Formats: sequence, C-alpha cells, structure tokens
Amino acid sequence: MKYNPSKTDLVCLFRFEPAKGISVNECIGRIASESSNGTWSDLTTLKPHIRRIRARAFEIKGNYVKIAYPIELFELGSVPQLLSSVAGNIFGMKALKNLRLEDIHFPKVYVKHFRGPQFGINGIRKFMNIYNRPFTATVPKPKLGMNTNEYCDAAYKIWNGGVDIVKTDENMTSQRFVNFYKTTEKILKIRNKVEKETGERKAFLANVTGETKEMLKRAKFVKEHGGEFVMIDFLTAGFASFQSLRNECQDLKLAIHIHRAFHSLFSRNPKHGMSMLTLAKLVRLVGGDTLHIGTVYGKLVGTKDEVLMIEHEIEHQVEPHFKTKQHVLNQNWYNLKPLIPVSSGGLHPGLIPYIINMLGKDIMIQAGGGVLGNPLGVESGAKALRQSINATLDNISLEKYAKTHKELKAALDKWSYVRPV
Ligand code: CAP
Ligand code: MG
Repeated sequence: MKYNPSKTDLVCLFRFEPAKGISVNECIGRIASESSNGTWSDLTTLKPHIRRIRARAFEIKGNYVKIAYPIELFELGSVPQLLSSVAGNIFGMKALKNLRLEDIHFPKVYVKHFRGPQFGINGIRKFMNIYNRPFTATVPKPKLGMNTNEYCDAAYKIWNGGVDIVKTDENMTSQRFVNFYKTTEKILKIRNKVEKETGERKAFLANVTGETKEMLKRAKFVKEHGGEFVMIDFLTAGFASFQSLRNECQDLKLAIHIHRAFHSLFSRNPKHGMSMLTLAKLVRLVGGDTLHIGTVYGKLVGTKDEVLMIEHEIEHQVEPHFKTKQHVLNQNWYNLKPLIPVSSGGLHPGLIPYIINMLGKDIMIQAGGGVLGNPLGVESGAKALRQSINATLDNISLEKYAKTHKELKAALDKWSYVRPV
C-alpha cells in the first residue's frame, strides 16, 4: 500500500471495522474497489487504462485508512455522483462490520467546479447591516399548528423585541394551516413594517423545501416579494435539489440558510455512517450561506471538539494546523467564501455566554423555546435574548444585567443555567 496521492486525487478518510473472518487488507481492498471501479470478483474486462484509475489505500492507522481516488472517477460539479461512489454501496458490504466516512479532501480541480456561498459571512453582514455582534434568530414555536395569522403575529413580536431574523422550522413548509405563498407574502409585509418602526434590518428565512421544481418556484416568489433569504433542509431534500436551488439563487441573488435535519441518522453513530464535518464541507462546496453546527450546551448531541471543528472548517480558507482529537484532513478552499455557523437547539439566554465564549461573534444564535417560552411573553423573550448577548459582549454577568432588565431576569428565573436534554 505504498502510494503517494497526486495533487488531483480526491482523498477520503474512513474508519473501518472488518467483519469476522475478513482481514484488514481484504477489507480495505473491498472499500477501495467498490467505491471506485471494482467489484467482488476479478473481471475479464479490466483493461490497463481502467485499472490505472482505480482507488488506492495509502495510509492505515489503527481503524483509520486513507483512500485516494483519481479525479477521472468523478463527474465534476455533481455531489450526488460523488456520494454514490464514496458513500454508496460500501456501507452495505458484508465484508465490513462498521464503516464511517470521516472526511473528504477535495483537490483544487474539484473545488473549482463549485460556486460555494454567494454571500457568506461578509455578504450577509453587509445586507443585514449588522457588524461586531452575533446575528440573532428565532423560530416561532409550536413548530407546527399555528395558522398564518398566529405565525405572523409571533414574528412581529420577535422582530419588534430586537431579534434580527425569523426562521421557519424544518418541518414547516406549506401545510393547510400555513400555506407557503400566503404566509410568505404576509410575513414579508410585516417585516417591512417592523424595519420602518425599529430602523433595524430584519430578515425572514423562508423554508422552500419541497419537490425540486416547486422549491425553485417558491424561491422566485420569495424574491418577488422582497425577501433576501431562503432556507432548505438540504439532507431531506437531497443534494441534487440543493444544487439546483443554489444555481437558481445565483440568478435571484438570494442567500441560502441550511438546516441539517436528518444528519444524525448518518452522523450520530461514531462507528458507522458519515461525519457532520463531511456534510458541512459539502455544504460549503455547493454554497449554503449559513449552516447549523450545534451548541454543545443545548438539547442536541454534538461534542465540543466536533462543533469547533465544523465551525473552523466552514469559516476558514485553509486549515493547516487545527488541533483536534478527531481524524481530519486539511482542506484549502481557494476562493470559496466562509459561511456563518448557526448555533441552535435548546438555547436560552442563560446559555449565551457559553456559546459566545466558544464560537465568537461571527455566528447566528438561534433560540425558539428559549424565546417563546419566556414567562413575560414573546416580545420579552426576544428582548431577553438580545440582552443576554449585550451583557456578554460588554463583559457583564447575566445576573448583574438582569437586575436592570426584567425580561432577562424572567428568563434566568425560569431556566437559569439549565442545559436541556
Ligand atoms: C430549535 C430548532 C432547530 C434545531 C436544529 C428545533 O428550536 O428549531 O431545528 O436547533 O438543530 O426545532 O429544535 P429550539 P441543529 O430553540 O426550541 O430548541 O442546529 O443542531 O441541527
Ligand atoms: Mg427546528
């Protein structure tokens, strides 16, 4: 297994466990072959020019192996084709007990065939006119059931209380009680009104997730009605439609918020599936502008090491010396813009200092229950979220700040420093 990957090879890092009776070498050989151009048997059709472009394993460390793929194996610009290769049949092979795709390194020629984010951190800071602090977002709860009027009423209060962005929930698209077109039209009018009243920029993340053509139609509608953001559940919608939406948004000049519902199905098991890091890299390649990365302290799983690693990967151009316990490959993103990491899931004002200390200011802090659950009401919930951010940025303890801010006090009295499960 002595092989030096070439500059144009795409490299995957796998964690593997052979099935009983299968040797390490056989197991690795099967992974490389099934994910490139081989199969379970030798072939009479395997000519030298075809053998030349096979994948090769080149570094084994314990349960980890790196495999290099000649670039000719890939259709440049197609994530579905990439995943059908390196995340396809191999995961079902009987020769393996477990397999996890930990990371992919994309060579320059591969990166160059993707657009990456259209706006990224700087572009969004510019059109939102928000600098030097995290963005705030709230997803109105209950996540389903409110009708258009109830939803818009909550949105008005959220914006008015000082939150920048109202986000749709991942499973709210266009149900009977909350038709996409009716709700989007109404909420964007309300957004315009709040902007006038408060003098602050506000945004709505319209979840356009659906059948691909319908999704593109929804994106166009958002643009026509003055929106600047769409949101997609990129994994349930699939990479093909995410790529189509990205292309459409180039023409429409819309930013894309990426919700990752579905990822834990692949990423939660440390022995099998694929890492969220790999998915995050694919999002940067295709071109989401904001991506959920986790909270560590909130309601959903994700270790600090993992969350920081994803943050680093989507925010930096080159990743030469990131210290982590995890196994990762270095990546140069060339001219692809950095994204805004979104920290969300079980957050409330009491947890904000932890989040900002961990992730810094270039983030979007999203709280649903932690705003809509404030005992003083929705608008107060939004105020409390902003107050906790202001206090943290001014280095004032939340307890001290709460003495003169009743909304924050109500939040702390209810949740204190509770870490939800
Ligand atoms: C948060 C949320 C988000 C998750 C996604 C929810 O609501 O809207 O979908 O945060 O998680 O429905 O749970 P709460 P992740 O603020 O009420 O928890 O970012 O980890 O993918
Ligand atoms: Mg949600």
